[in-house]
Amino acid sequence: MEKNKIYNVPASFVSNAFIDEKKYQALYKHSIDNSDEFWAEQAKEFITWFSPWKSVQSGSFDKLDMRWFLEGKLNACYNCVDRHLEKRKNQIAIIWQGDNPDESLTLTYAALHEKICRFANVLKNLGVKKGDRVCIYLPMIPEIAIAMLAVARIGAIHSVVFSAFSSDSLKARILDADCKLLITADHGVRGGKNNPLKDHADKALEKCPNVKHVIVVKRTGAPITWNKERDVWYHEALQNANMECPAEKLDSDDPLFILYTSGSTGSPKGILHTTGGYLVYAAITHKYVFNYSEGDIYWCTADIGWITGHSYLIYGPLLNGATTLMFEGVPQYPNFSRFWEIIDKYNVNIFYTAPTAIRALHKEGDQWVKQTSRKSLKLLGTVGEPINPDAWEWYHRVVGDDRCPIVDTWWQTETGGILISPLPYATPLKPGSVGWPFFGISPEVVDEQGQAVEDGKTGKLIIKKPWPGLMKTIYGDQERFKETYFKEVPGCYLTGDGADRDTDGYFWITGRNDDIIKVSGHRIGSGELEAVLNSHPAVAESAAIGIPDDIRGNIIYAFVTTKSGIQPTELLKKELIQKVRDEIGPHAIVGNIQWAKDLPKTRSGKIMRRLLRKIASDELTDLGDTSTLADPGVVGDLISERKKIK
Ligand code: 7RM
Repeated sequence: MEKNKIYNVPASFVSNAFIDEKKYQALYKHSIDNSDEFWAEQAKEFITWFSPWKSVQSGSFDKLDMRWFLEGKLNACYNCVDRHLEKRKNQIAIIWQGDNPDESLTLTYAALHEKICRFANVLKNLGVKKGDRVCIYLPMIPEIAIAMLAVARIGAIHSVVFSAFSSDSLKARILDADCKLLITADHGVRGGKNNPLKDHADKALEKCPNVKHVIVVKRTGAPITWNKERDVWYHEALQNANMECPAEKLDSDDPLFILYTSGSTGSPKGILHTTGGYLVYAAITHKYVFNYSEGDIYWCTADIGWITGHSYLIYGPLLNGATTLMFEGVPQYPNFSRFWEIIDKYNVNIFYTAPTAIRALHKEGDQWVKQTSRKSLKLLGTVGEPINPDAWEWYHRVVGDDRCPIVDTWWQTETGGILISPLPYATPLKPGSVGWPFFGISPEVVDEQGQAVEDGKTGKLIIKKPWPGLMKTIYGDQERFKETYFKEVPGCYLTGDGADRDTDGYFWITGRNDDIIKVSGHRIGSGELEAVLNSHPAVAESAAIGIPDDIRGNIIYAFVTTKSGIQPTELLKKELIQKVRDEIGPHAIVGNIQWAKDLPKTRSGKIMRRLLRKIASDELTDLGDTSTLADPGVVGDLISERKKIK
């Protein structure tokens, strides 16, 4: 498909639009030229403040002391729930669809409010106070939303850990944030399979002495081990709790949550988001990017364990008073029509998912889609990795019946919300491009020296000016915050992605420039993978990279050097693959392991990953500059070993 094919917006839909192209251009210019004025207007429109801010923003990317809506007082839970009660107490806030098609429930805003207040009192009674960290290790059940909002209500800080993570990953995250309480479930259910969450939690907590209480949601009722001194059933505690619980008045700059995400090196980083800026940004982007209109049924398929679930399943939609759908299961269970059946069952209007899901369903053929109606759909979205034009075209033509605009939204855990995306109706669409910057966002593509490149040339994607959704810091590590994002191009936020901008101003993301690997949209760091591999007694050294895959976007390919005297065997390969799965989680799938006598290192000792990527993907015609290798001889060995495993 040609790169610059343009899809214009169907005329019948233009009348629904909030803004057209002209308005976008004018408002974008205003948001950059009069940033304070623009954000003041938005903060007033989207958030209810207990007391107003004194100034809109302060600080800079040079000093890294950015603050938003200074001295403003607000509460996230109040904004997501309480303030809607007057107008929409009987409106459904959350539709929950279980893994089993016959299991579902709905929560109105009033019901959600009651449960949150009770649960907030449970937390208080267990000693949770403002500023305390609470770890949430729950599957996709309504209690995860109740838990997050209850934590926010009392001014504590939630740290949600994706329920597919292993006990080791959970432990590391609990320890890093020094959480004092954990909320989990007996089991999780996904794709017809059970995940023994309480077992994982028990194991993790053996090494977490500061967690004094564990609240357990009964999801399946399957037997679990119970620690009488520590464990509390969610349903029992809730029943006995009072339902009066005023929302804590927090400062705009008070932390709202920590969410761990993989970096290119070292252990996962605790991305810390604060209250005022994050909420304003989540709300405005949810409204404009999805053209969210009163009454729309909105469905984001992301797991709440990732940032997309935080910003666009919980905070964004609830701030806008939407009905948000939460799905416990997977797209392939019980069959490949599952997504489309759910869309028909609830008349979903806005649907937001990941390229990997689209590609996996595309592969199964059109009949699974065509046997459903999908006539309620108005808008489609995608996020997490580049979408190839073929998948885009299928999503548009088959899923959206050529009728629905697609918003390909580019953003990161760190950015809090969507930074670059088409605005439906305002932006003619180019498949594979993430479109134009959102209001207030100033992206640039720069070269190695940090200079802007010409349109059409690929370079590093940076953002020049602060915006309200940006993370505050890496929890407990301001130095790492500075090093990772602000050192390479001083005064700018370094995204870590490569991109180019065409002459129409459209951005095209080429993928990560660093050692972060996106597998099925899940973010995994090569450093974490290598730490697991290297901890095996047979392993001397390893290097993990991502190589392109038709369905998953990327798969993990690891080069492993065994300790001297140890025979590399197929059995050892299997053991290492299993070890990564056990210690990180089942989403960390190592697709292939290649034995390496030595790894290609520069004279300064850095592994030349660029070379490994080429070898693993059989791109041997141009290996680039290898003159800085300490031992150029390793290249030949690696290539001949690669030939053996094909
Ligand atoms: C939201 C999320 C962030 C990384 C980012 C990119 C990649 C995300 C797109 C994309 C191309 C997109 N947060 N990415 N969205 N690449 N097109 N629309 O995914 O922190 O988990 O990952 O994901 O590389 O830097 S994340």
